[in-house]
Amino acid sequence: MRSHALSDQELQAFHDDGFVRLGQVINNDELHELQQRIDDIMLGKIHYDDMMMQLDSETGDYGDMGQQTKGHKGATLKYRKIEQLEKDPLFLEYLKSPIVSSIAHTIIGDEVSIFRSMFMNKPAGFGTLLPWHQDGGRIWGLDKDPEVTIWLALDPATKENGCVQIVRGSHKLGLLSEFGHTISEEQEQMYCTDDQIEFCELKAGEAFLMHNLLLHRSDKNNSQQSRRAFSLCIMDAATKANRDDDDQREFPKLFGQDALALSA
Ligand SMILES: O=C(O)CCC(=O)C(=O)O
Repeated sequence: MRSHALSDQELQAFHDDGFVRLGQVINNDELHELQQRIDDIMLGKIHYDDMMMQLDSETGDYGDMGQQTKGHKGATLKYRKIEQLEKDPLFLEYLKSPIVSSIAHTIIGDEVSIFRSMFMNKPAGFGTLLPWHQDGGRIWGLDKDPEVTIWLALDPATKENGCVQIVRGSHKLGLLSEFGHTISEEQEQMYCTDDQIEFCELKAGEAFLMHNLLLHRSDKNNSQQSRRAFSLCIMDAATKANRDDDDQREFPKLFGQDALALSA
């Protein structure tokens, strides 16, 4: 795992651009272990009954995805999302790695919890178009928007297989819709023009850091190479759920008092 801390230049770029390439953060052995582990979870060789799992859509349309509910939904590599991966000891090792710890402590502070630790997949020749959006707003059901997402490529992420696309600096626009998530067509035309879009191609094992208000999207997978990735959103542990149907929700503590611990 990358052992050196977030540098001053990286921190500055996070604030200025809302986006920073972190380079290689796990080595090849660690990468292969995580690839194997996520495939084993998808194929049901390792079971976690209480992880949220969602199959990809059959049509590639965003409105057409399977329900995201607890538990396994069949032995297939065509999952789109798997959440709560902090329950898996191997993923937890990465969550506790020096670079994640340094980002958490530098940008957030000593008491840090996990909003989501999530596998995001575009299966080979499959995948769903994810429209332009920001990661915040009322739909997130929190009393304060988180700011930090660390996105780790578990496969090469390319234009062909649906790498993340961003508009650098767009976090400075603030939240574009109070409800959050997707933006309007007019906003897309205004802020996401071709000359502003960057394709975040990465090698497997590389990661980037992204501000949650940065505009981003990703395409379907038009190749035979899967696009597996692990996206971690962390936040100040004082952040509380505030949606009526969800206000009892607790967020696992990653760093600070009573934080999740690595198994001995
Ligand atoms: O992995 C993707 O395609 C999109 C990821 C994303 O929206 C996120 O990590 O917040």
